[in-house]
Amino acid sequence: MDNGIRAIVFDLDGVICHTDRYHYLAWKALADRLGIPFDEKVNQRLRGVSRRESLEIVLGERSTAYSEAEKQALAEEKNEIYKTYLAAMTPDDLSSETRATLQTLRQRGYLLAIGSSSKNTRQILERLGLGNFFDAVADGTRITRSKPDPEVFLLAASLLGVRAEEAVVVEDAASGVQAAVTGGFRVVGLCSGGNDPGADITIRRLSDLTAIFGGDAL
Ligand code: B16
Ligand code: MG
Repeated sequence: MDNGIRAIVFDLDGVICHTDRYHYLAWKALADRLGIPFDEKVNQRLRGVSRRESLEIVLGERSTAYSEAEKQALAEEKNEIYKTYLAAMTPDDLSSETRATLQTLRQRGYLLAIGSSSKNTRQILERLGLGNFFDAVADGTRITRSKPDPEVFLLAASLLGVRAEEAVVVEDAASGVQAAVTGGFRVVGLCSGGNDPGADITIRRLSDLTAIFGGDAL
């Protein structure tokens, strides 16, 4: 990628860490209790999507059977299960590959940010030992429209003081790639999520970023 790039905005779930597995287990527990079929295929559609919108996908045609207050309670129930997994996370859950990649990119002068739909972002970063690492954190607590809307990435760019054209988004999910493209960002798709049509470049491992972002950024 060319030298006009000054910043890299990382998706969190599925890119920096593997909380996607915890989302799956928590939604599965809720769906099982409600007697609703739920599998990895449905789970793929929840990547990058807000908690409330994820619930609609999980409920499917059963959605109309629940009031708004009941849906709020169900979303909260899922989140409480999810948070029990988060509480067990430690800095060891950040892979050495991810840690080294982030450090290398920082040493090369890139501004680094998070752009996540998750309202649990701050807690996850703290658990991973990344609480003070990023130059900016845009998350689900600070936006009104989640991916595929570009709001979270535009917020990240604004917090960093860069334009969208000066930043690259690293995403694992179709909703996130779409959000980044709509926002005018260039996009690296991490294909472990299997959903990156529209990305400018696809990588298989996060450490591949060090070959893409080779030189001095500034
Ligand atoms: P929460 P990302 C997203 O994170 C997840 O991929 C998605 O599955 C989840 O529903 C969403 O965060 C909201 O998470 O319930 O913790 O607020 O991929 O944008 O980092
Ligand atoms: Mg993701």
